[in-house]
Amino acid sequence: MGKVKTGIIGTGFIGPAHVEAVRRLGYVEVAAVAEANKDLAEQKAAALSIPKAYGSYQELLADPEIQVVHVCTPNTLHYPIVKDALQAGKHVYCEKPLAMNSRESAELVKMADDLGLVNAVNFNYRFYPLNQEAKAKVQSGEIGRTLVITGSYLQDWLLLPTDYNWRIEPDLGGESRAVADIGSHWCDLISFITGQKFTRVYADLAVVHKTRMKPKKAIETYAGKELTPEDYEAVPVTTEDYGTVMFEMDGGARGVFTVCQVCAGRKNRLYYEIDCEKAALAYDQEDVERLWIGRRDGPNQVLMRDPSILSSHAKQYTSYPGGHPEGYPDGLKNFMSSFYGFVISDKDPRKEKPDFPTFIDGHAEIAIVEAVLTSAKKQAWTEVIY
Ligand code: NAI
Ligand code: SOE
Repeated sequence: MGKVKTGIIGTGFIGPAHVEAVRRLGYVEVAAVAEANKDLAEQKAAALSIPKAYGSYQELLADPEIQVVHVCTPNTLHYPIVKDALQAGKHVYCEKPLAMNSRESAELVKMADDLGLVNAVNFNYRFYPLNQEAKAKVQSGEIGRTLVITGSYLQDWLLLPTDYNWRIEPDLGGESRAVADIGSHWCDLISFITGQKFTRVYADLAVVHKTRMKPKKAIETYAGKELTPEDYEAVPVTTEDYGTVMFEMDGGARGVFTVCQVCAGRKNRLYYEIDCEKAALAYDQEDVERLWIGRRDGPNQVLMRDPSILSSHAKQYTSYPGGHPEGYPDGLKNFMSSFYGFVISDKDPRKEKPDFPTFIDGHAEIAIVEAVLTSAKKQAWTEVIY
Protein backbone atom coordinates (compact mmCIF):
# COMPACT_ATOMS: atom_id res chain seq x y z
CA MET A 1 0.00 0.00 0.00
CA GLY A 2 1.28 3.50 -0.89
CA LYS A 3 1.79 6.25 1.61
CA VAL A 4 -1.09 8.49 2.68
CA LYS A 5 -0.54 11.86 0.99
CA THR A 6 -1.10 14.86 3.21
CA GLY A 7 -1.03 18.65 2.81
CA ILE A 8 -0.20 21.27 5.43
CA ILE A 9 -1.90 24.68 5.26
CA GLY A 10 0.02 27.28 7.28
CA THR A 11 3.62 26.74 8.36
CA GLY A 12 4.38 29.25 11.13
CA PHE A 13 4.94 27.82 14.61
CA ILE A 14 2.67 24.75 14.69
CA GLY A 15 2.61 23.71 11.01
CA PRO A 16 6.20 22.39 11.06
CA ALA A 17 5.42 20.53 14.31
CA HIS A 18 2.62 18.71 12.46
CA VAL A 19 5.04 17.92 9.62
CA GLU A 20 7.57 16.41 12.01
CA ALA A 21 4.90 14.42 13.91
CA VAL A 22 3.31 12.84 10.83
CA ARG A 23 6.72 11.97 9.40
CA ARG A 24 7.46 9.93 12.51
CA LEU A 25 4.61 7.57 11.56
CA GLY A 26 6.48 6.39 8.47
CA TYR A 27 3.41 5.74 6.30
CA VAL A 28 2.39 9.36 5.67
CA GLU A 29 4.03 11.58 3.07
CA VAL A 30 3.77 15.35 3.47
CA ALA A 31 3.26 15.97 -0.23
CA ALA A 32 2.34 19.66 -0.30
CA VAL A 33 2.29 22.86 1.64
CA ALA A 34 0.07 25.94 1.16
CA GLU A 35 1.01 29.36 2.48
CA ALA A 36 -0.31 32.92 2.32
CA ASN A 37 1.62 33.50 -0.94
CA LYS A 38 3.73 31.57 -3.44
CA ASP A 39 7.13 32.93 -2.27
CA LEU A 40 6.50 31.96 1.33
CA ALA A 41 5.15 28.55 0.28
CA GLU A 42 8.27 27.83 -1.78
CA GLN A 43 10.56 29.01 1.00
CA LYS A 44 8.80 26.82 3.60
CA ALA A 45 8.55 23.82 1.24
CA ALA A 46 12.31 23.99 0.64
CA ALA A 47 13.08 24.35 4.36
CA LEU A 48 10.84 21.39 5.24
CA SER A 49 11.74 19.24 2.19
CA ILE A 50 8.13 19.15 0.94
CA PRO A 51 7.81 18.53 -2.83
CA LYS A 52 4.88 20.81 -3.76
CA ALA A 53 4.36 24.47 -2.77
CA TYR A 54 1.03 26.25 -3.29
CA GLY A 55 0.46 30.01 -2.91
CA SER A 56 -3.18 29.49 -1.90
CA TYR A 57 -5.02 26.80 0.06
CA GLN A 58 -7.56 26.46 -2.78
CA GLU A 59 -4.79 25.18 -5.09
CA LEU A 60 -3.75 22.59 -2.50
CA LEU A 61 -7.36 21.44 -2.10
CA ALA A 62 -7.63 21.03 -5.89
CA ASP A 63 -4.68 18.60 -5.87
CA PRO A 64 -6.28 15.12 -6.30
CA GLU A 65 -3.25 13.41 -4.74
CA ILE A 66 -3.91 15.01 -1.32
CA GLN A 67 -6.13 12.86 0.92
CA VAL A 68 -5.75 14.67 4.25
CA VAL A 69 -5.23 18.36 5.09
CA HIS A 70 -3.90 19.94 8.27
CA VAL A 71 -5.25 23.42 8.96
CA CYS A 72 -2.52 25.38 10.80
CA THR A 73 -3.39 29.00 9.94
CA PRO A 74 -4.58 31.84 12.19
CA ASN A 75 -8.03 31.08 13.68
CA THR A 76 -10.18 33.20 11.37
CA LEU A 77 -9.24 31.02 8.39
CA HIS A 78 -10.14 27.69 9.99
CA TYR A 79 -13.86 27.76 9.12
CA PRO A 80 -13.55 28.64 5.39
CA ILE A 81 -10.60 26.29 4.86
CA VAL A 82 -12.24 23.35 6.67
CA LYS A 83 -15.50 23.89 4.81
CA ASP A 84 -13.75 23.96 1.43
CA ALA A 85 -11.57 20.97 2.38
CA LEU A 86 -14.59 18.84 3.30
CA GLN A 87 -16.32 19.85 0.08
CA ALA A 88 -13.17 18.76 -1.78
CA GLY A 89 -13.49 15.32 -0.09
CA LYS A 90 -10.40 15.63 2.15
CA HIS A 91 -10.11 14.26 5.68
CA VAL A 92 -9.33 17.19 8.00
CA TYR A 93 -7.03 17.62 10.98
CA CYS A 94 -7.74 21.17 12.19
CA GLU A 95 -5.94 23.25 14.77
CA LYS A 96 -7.99 24.68 17.61
CA PRO A 97 -10.31 26.54 17.61
CA LEU A 98 -12.37 24.76 14.95
CA ALA A 99 -14.11 28.02 14.00
CA MET A 100 -14.79 31.56 15.21
CA ASN A 101 -18.23 30.84 16.73
CA SER A 102 -20.56 27.92 17.54
CA ARG A 103 -22.80 28.54 14.51
CA GLU A 104 -19.82 27.89 12.24
CA SER A 105 -18.51 24.96 14.28
CA ALA A 106 -21.96 23.29 14.38
CA GLU A 107 -22.13 23.60 10.59
CA LEU A 108 -18.72 21.91 10.25
CA VAL A 109 -19.73 19.07 12.60
CA LYS A 110 -22.80 18.40 10.44
CA MET A 111 -20.92 18.69 7.16
CA ALA A 112 -18.17 16.25 8.21
CA ASP A 113 -20.81 13.83 9.43
CA ASP A 114 -22.90 14.09 6.26
CA LEU A 115 -19.82 13.42 4.15
CA GLY A 116 -18.40 10.67 6.41
CA LEU A 117 -14.94 12.25 6.45
CA VAL A 118 -12.45 11.73 9.27
CA ASN A 119 -12.12 14.91 11.34
CA ALA A 120 -10.02 16.02 14.29
CA VAL A 121 -9.30 19.13 16.35
CA ASN A 122 -5.83 19.36 17.82
CA PHE A 123 -6.41 19.10 21.57
CA ASN A 124 -3.00 17.48 21.74
CA TYR A 125 -2.47 17.51 25.52
CA ARG A 126 -4.83 14.52 25.80
CA PHE A 127 -2.13 12.44 24.17
CA TYR A 128 0.48 12.67 26.91
CA PRO A 129 0.76 9.21 28.49
CA LEU A 130 0.19 10.54 32.01
CA ASN A 131 -3.00 12.32 30.99
CA GLN A 132 -4.18 9.01 29.52
CA GLU A 133 -3.20 7.40 32.85
CA ALA A 134 -5.21 10.05 34.74
CA LYS A 135 -8.20 9.27 32.54
CA ALA A 136 -7.85 5.54 33.21
CA LYS A 137 -7.65 6.13 36.97
CA VAL A 138 -10.70 8.41 37.09
CA GLN A 139 -12.93 6.61 34.61
CA SER A 140 -12.23 3.08 35.88
CA GLY A 141 -13.67 4.16 39.24
CA GLU A 142 -10.36 3.27 40.95
CA ILE A 143 -10.20 6.58 42.85
CA GLY A 144 -13.92 7.18 43.32
CA ARG A 145 -16.26 9.95 42.28
CA THR A 146 -14.76 13.26 41.13
CA LEU A 147 -15.53 15.98 43.66
CA VAL A 148 -13.58 19.13 42.83
CA ILE A 149 -11.27 20.26 40.02
CA THR A 150 -8.90 23.23 40.20
CA GLY A 151 -6.11 24.42 37.96
CA SER A 152 -4.65 26.98 35.65
CA TYR A 153 -2.98 27.54 32.31
CA LEU A 154 -0.34 30.26 32.60
CA GLN A 155 2.10 31.71 30.05
CA ASP A 156 4.42 34.73 29.89
CA TRP A 157 4.92 35.28 26.17
CA LEU A 158 2.47 38.24 26.14
CA LEU A 159 3.69 39.78 29.44
CA LEU A 160 5.11 43.01 27.99
CA PRO A 161 3.00 45.65 26.22
CA THR A 162 5.46 45.26 23.34
CA ASP A 163 4.57 41.57 22.98
CA TYR A 164 2.23 41.10 20.03
CA ASN A 165 0.57 38.39 17.97
CA TRP A 166 -2.47 38.05 15.69
CA ARG A 167 -4.27 36.27 18.59
CA ILE A 168 -4.66 39.72 20.22
CA GLU A 169 -6.92 40.93 17.39
CA PRO A 170 -10.56 39.73 17.59
CA ASP A 171 -10.93 39.66 13.80
CA LEU A 172 -8.05 37.18 13.49
CA GLY A 173 -8.12 35.27 16.79
CA GLY A 174 -11.70 35.65 18.06
CA GLU A 175 -13.43 37.74 20.73
CA SER A 176 -11.79 35.71 23.52
CA ARG A 177 -8.01 35.27 23.71
CA ALA A 178 -6.64 33.62 26.89
CA VAL A 179 -9.76 31.52 27.50
CA ALA A 180 -10.13 30.45 23.85
CA ASP A 181 -6.42 30.02 23.11
CA ILE A 182 -5.31 28.11 26.20
CA GLY A 183 -8.40 27.71 28.42
CA SER A 184 -9.89 25.57 25.62
CA HIS A 185 -7.04 23.06 26.05
CA TRP A 186 -7.59 23.01 29.82
CA CYS A 187 -11.35 22.43 29.54
CA ASP A 188 -10.92 19.79 26.85
CA LEU A 189 -8.38 17.93 28.97
CA ILE A 190 -10.59 18.02 32.06
CA SER A 191 -13.62 16.76 30.11
CA PHE A 192 -11.46 14.04 28.58
CA ILE A 193 -10.05 12.83 31.92
CA THR A 194 -13.28 13.01 33.91
CA GLY A 195 -15.73 12.05 31.15
CA GLN A 196 -17.90 14.99 32.25
CA LYS A 197 -19.19 17.97 30.25
CA PHE A 198 -19.13 21.59 31.42
CA THR A 199 -22.72 22.67 32.15
CA ARG A 200 -22.42 26.24 33.49
CA VAL A 201 -19.77 28.86 34.15
CA TYR A 202 -19.19 32.12 36.03
CA ALA A 203 -16.30 34.14 34.64
CA ASP A 204 -14.19 37.17 35.43
CA LEU A 205 -12.02 38.41 32.54
CA ALA A 206 -9.48 41.23 32.39
CA VAL A 207 -7.38 42.99 29.78
CA VAL A 208 -4.10 43.81 31.55
CA HIS A 209 -2.58 45.81 28.68
CA LYS A 210 -5.34 47.95 27.20
CA THR A 211 -2.84 49.28 24.66
CA ARG A 212 -0.13 47.18 23.04
CA MET A 213 2.66 48.01 20.62
CA LYS A 214 1.95 46.24 17.34
CA PRO A 215 4.84 45.33 15.02
CA LYS A 216 4.58 47.13 11.68
CA LYS A 217 5.49 43.86 9.92
CA ALA A 218 3.85 40.44 10.49
CA ILE A 219 5.71 38.10 12.85
CA GLU A 220 5.28 34.41 13.64
CA THR A 221 4.15 33.24 17.09
CA TYR A 222 6.83 33.69 19.82
CA ALA A 223 9.05 35.70 17.41
CA GLY A 224 8.43 39.19 18.93
CA LYS A 225 11.60 39.34 21.04
CA GLU A 226 13.62 40.14 17.92
CA LEU A 227 11.93 43.57 17.32
CA THR A 228 13.16 47.08 18.28
CA PRO A 229 11.06 50.21 19.31
CA GLU A 230 10.91 51.77 15.82
CA ASP A 231 9.24 48.59 14.53
CA TYR A 232 5.96 49.22 16.55
CA GLU A 233 2.71 51.26 16.56
CA ALA A 234 0.27 51.62 19.55
CA VAL A 235 -3.10 49.82 19.19
CA PRO A 236 -6.06 49.32 21.61
CA VAL A 237 -6.67 45.78 22.96
CA THR A 238 -10.05 44.20 23.82
CA THR A 239 -9.17 40.49 24.17
CA GLU A 240 -8.49 39.23 27.70
CA ASP A 241 -4.99 38.56 29.08
CA TYR A 242 -6.51 36.98 32.20
CA GLY A 243 -9.59 34.96 33.13
CA THR A 244 -10.86 33.06 36.14
CA VAL A 245 -13.82 30.74 35.57
CA MET A 246 -15.91 28.87 38.14
CA PHE A 247 -17.71 25.90 36.62
CA GLU A 248 -20.02 22.95 37.16
CA MET A 249 -20.03 19.66 35.23
CA ASP A 250 -22.79 17.21 34.36
CA GLY A 251 -21.41 14.45 36.60
CA GLY A 252 -21.57 16.68 39.68
CA ALA A 253 -17.95 17.90 39.74
CA ARG A 254 -17.34 21.59 40.22
CA GLY A 255 -14.27 23.78 40.29
CA VAL A 256 -12.36 26.80 39.11
CA PHE A 257 -9.54 27.56 36.68
CA THR A 258 -7.40 30.58 35.86
CA VAL A 259 -5.84 31.35 32.49
CA CYS A 260 -3.32 34.09 31.99
CA GLN A 261 -0.76 35.09 29.36
CA VAL A 262 1.15 37.68 31.43
CA CYS A 263 2.66 35.43 34.20
CA ALA A 264 6.44 35.89 34.32
CA GLY A 265 8.34 32.63 34.21
CA ARG A 266 5.36 30.47 33.26
CA LYS A 267 6.02 29.37 29.68
CA ASN A 268 3.24 26.88 29.01
CA ARG A 269 2.10 25.79 32.46
CA LEU A 270 -1.09 23.81 32.07
CA TYR A 271 -1.81 22.53 35.59
CA TYR A 272 -4.73 20.60 37.08
CA GLU A 273 -5.69 18.97 40.34
CA ILE A 274 -8.58 16.52 40.30
CA ASP A 275 -9.83 15.68 43.78
CA CYS A 276 -11.70 12.40 43.92
CA GLU A 277 -13.19 10.43 46.84
CA LYS A 278 -10.24 8.07 47.34
CA ALA A 279 -7.31 10.08 45.92
CA ALA A 280 -6.34 13.26 44.10
CA LEU A 281 -4.35 13.62 40.87
CA ALA A 282 -2.22 16.63 39.94
CA TYR A 283 -0.25 17.30 36.76
CA ASP A 284 1.91 20.10 35.36
CA GLN A 285 2.55 20.18 31.60
CA GLU A 286 6.01 21.72 32.22
CA ASP A 287 6.94 18.69 34.35
CA VAL A 288 5.57 16.23 31.86
CA GLU A 289 6.94 12.98 33.26
CA ARG A 290 5.26 13.08 36.70
CA LEU A 291 1.70 12.54 37.93
CA TRP A 292 1.13 13.37 41.60
CA ILE A 293 -1.24 11.11 43.49
CA GLY A 294 -2.51 12.51 46.79
CA ARG A 295 -3.85 10.21 49.50
CA ARG A 296 -5.49 10.75 52.86
CA ASP A 297 -4.85 7.28 54.32
CA GLY A 298 -1.34 6.61 53.10
CA PRO A 299 1.74 8.31 51.68
CA ASN A 300 1.33 10.50 48.61
CA GLN A 301 2.99 9.18 45.45
CA VAL A 302 4.68 10.56 42.34
CA LEU A 303 4.07 8.27 39.37
CA MET A 304 6.88 8.65 36.83
CA ARG A 305 6.03 7.86 33.23
CA ASP A 306 7.37 4.35 32.63
CA PRO A 307 5.60 1.92 30.31
CA SER A 308 6.33 -0.96 32.66
CA ILE A 309 4.11 0.48 35.41
CA LEU A 310 1.39 2.33 33.48
CA SER A 311 -2.14 0.98 32.98
CA SER A 312 -2.69 -1.06 29.83
CA HIS A 313 -4.72 1.86 28.46
CA ALA A 314 -1.95 4.48 28.92
CA LYS A 315 0.82 2.13 27.73
CA GLN A 316 -0.43 2.54 24.14
CA TYR A 317 0.60 6.20 24.25
CA THR A 318 4.21 5.86 25.31
CA SER A 319 7.20 4.63 23.30
CA TYR A 320 10.34 5.14 25.40
CA PRO A 321 11.46 3.52 28.67
CA GLY A 322 11.10 5.49 31.90
CA GLY A 323 13.76 8.17 32.36
CA HIS A 324 13.87 8.93 28.63
CA PRO A 325 11.52 11.93 28.65
CA GLU A 326 8.63 12.26 26.22
CA GLY A 327 7.05 15.69 25.77
CA TYR A 328 5.16 18.00 23.44
CA PRO A 329 6.33 16.53 20.09
CA ASP A 330 5.61 13.01 21.35
CA GLY A 331 2.04 13.90 22.37
CA LEU A 332 1.49 15.30 18.89
CA LYS A 333 2.94 12.14 17.32
CA ASN A 334 0.59 9.98 19.44
CA PHE A 335 -2.37 12.03 18.23
CA MET A 336 -1.27 11.68 14.58
CA SER A 337 -0.89 7.95 15.12
CA SER A 338 -4.52 7.64 16.34
CA PHE A 339 -5.84 9.90 13.57
CA TYR A 340 -3.94 8.32 10.66
CA GLY A 341 -4.56 4.83 12.06
CA PHE A 342 -8.26 5.62 11.67
CA VAL A 343 -7.75 6.99 8.15
CA ILE A 344 -5.73 4.04 6.83
CA SER A 345 -8.10 1.45 8.22
CA ASP A 346 -10.89 3.11 6.20
CA LYS A 347 -13.11 3.40 9.26
CA ASP A 348 -16.31 5.41 9.01
CA PRO A 349 -16.38 8.02 11.83
CA ARG A 350 -20.20 7.80 11.81
CA LYS A 351 -20.06 4.11 12.72
CA GLU A 352 -16.94 3.86 14.90
CA LYS A 353 -16.17 6.46 17.55
CA PRO A 354 -12.60 7.76 17.15
CA ASP A 355 -10.35 7.78 20.23
CA PHE A 356 -9.18 11.32 19.37
CA PRO A 357 -10.94 14.70 19.66
CA THR A 358 -13.19 15.39 16.69
CA PHE A 359 -15.14 18.39 15.43
CA ILE A 360 -17.74 17.56 18.10
CA ASP A 361 -15.10 18.33 20.75
CA GLY A 362 -14.01 21.45 18.84
CA HIS A 363 -17.62 22.64 18.84
CA ALA A 364 -17.95 21.91 22.58
CA GLU A 365 -14.95 24.09 23.40
CA ILE A 366 -16.36 27.00 21.40
CA ALA A 367 -19.68 26.65 23.25
CA ILE A 368 -17.82 26.86 26.59
CA VAL A 369 -15.89 29.96 25.47
CA GLU A 370 -19.13 31.64 24.36
CA ALA A 371 -20.72 30.93 27.75
CA VAL A 372 -17.61 32.38 29.45
CA LEU A 373 -17.84 35.59 27.40
CA THR A 374 -21.57 35.95 28.18
CA SER A 375 -21.01 35.28 31.86
CA ALA A 376 -18.23 37.85 32.11
CA LYS A 377 -20.47 40.47 30.49
CA LYS A 378 -23.53 39.69 32.63
CA GLN A 379 -21.57 38.84 35.79
CA ALA A 380 -23.85 35.82 36.26
CA TRP A 381 -23.83 32.03 36.10
CA THR A 382 -24.35 31.09 32.44
CA GLU A 383 -25.42 27.75 30.92
CA VAL A 384 -23.20 26.23 28.24
CA ILE A 385 -25.38 25.68 25.16
CA TYR A 386 -23.87 22.93 23.00
P1 NAI B 1 1.67 31.45 13.22
O1 NAI B 1 1.27 32.86 13.07
O2 NAI B 1 3.00 31.14 13.78
O3 NAI B 1 1.55 30.70 11.82
C1 NAI B 1 0.41 30.83 10.97
C2 NAI B 1 0.83 30.50 9.55
O4 NAI B 1 -0.31 30.56 8.70
C3 NAI B 1 1.86 31.49 8.99
O5 NAI B 1 2.91 30.77 8.39
C4 NAI B 1 1.05 32.27 7.96
O6 NAI B 1 1.84 32.76 6.88
C5 NAI B 1 0.08 31.20 7.49
N1 NAI B 1 -1.07 31.74 6.77
C6 NAI B 1 -1.70 32.94 6.96
N2 NAI B 1 -2.67 33.09 6.04
C7 NAI B 1 -2.66 31.98 5.26
C8 NAI B 1 -3.43 31.55 4.15
N3 NAI B 1 -4.41 32.30 3.63
N4 NAI B 1 -3.16 30.33 3.59
C9 NAI B 1 -2.15 29.56 4.07
N5 NAI B 1 -1.38 29.93 5.15
C10 NAI B 1 -1.64 31.12 5.73
O7 NAI B 1 0.53 30.76 14.11
P2 NAI B 1 0.63 29.43 14.97
O8 NAI B 1 1.08 29.74 16.34
O9 NAI B 1 1.34 28.39 14.20
O10 NAI B 1 -0.93 29.07 15.13
C11 NAI B 1 -1.66 28.53 14.07
C12 NAI B 1 -2.89 27.81 14.62
O11 NAI B 1 -2.49 26.73 15.41
C13 NAI B 1 -3.78 28.66 15.51
O12 NAI B 1 -5.11 28.37 15.24
C14 NAI B 1 -3.43 28.25 16.92
O13 NAI B 1 -4.51 28.36 17.82
C15 NAI B 1 -3.03 26.82 16.74
N6 NAI B 1 -1.97 26.35 17.66
C16 NAI B 1 -2.18 25.22 18.39
C17 NAI B 1 -1.19 24.71 19.18
C18 NAI B 1 -1.43 23.44 19.95
O14 NAI B 1 -0.64 23.09 20.81
N7 NAI B 1 -2.50 22.73 19.68
C19 NAI B 1 0.12 25.36 19.30
C20 NAI B 1 0.23 26.56 18.50
C21 NAI B 1 -0.78 27.01 17.70
C1 SOE C 1 -0.04 30.19 22.44
O1 SOE C 1 -0.75 30.60 23.55
C2 SOE C 1 -0.09 28.68 22.27
O2 SOE C 1 0.80 28.38 21.22
C3 SOE C 1 -1.48 28.14 21.94
O3 SOE C 1 -2.00 28.70 20.74
C4 SOE C 1 -1.43 26.65 21.87
O4 SOE C 1 -2.69 26.11 21.57
C5 SOE C 1 -0.88 26.07 23.18
O5 SOE C 1 -0.73 24.68 23.03
C6 SOE C 1 0.46 26.66 23.49
O6 SOE C 1 0.37 28.07 23.47
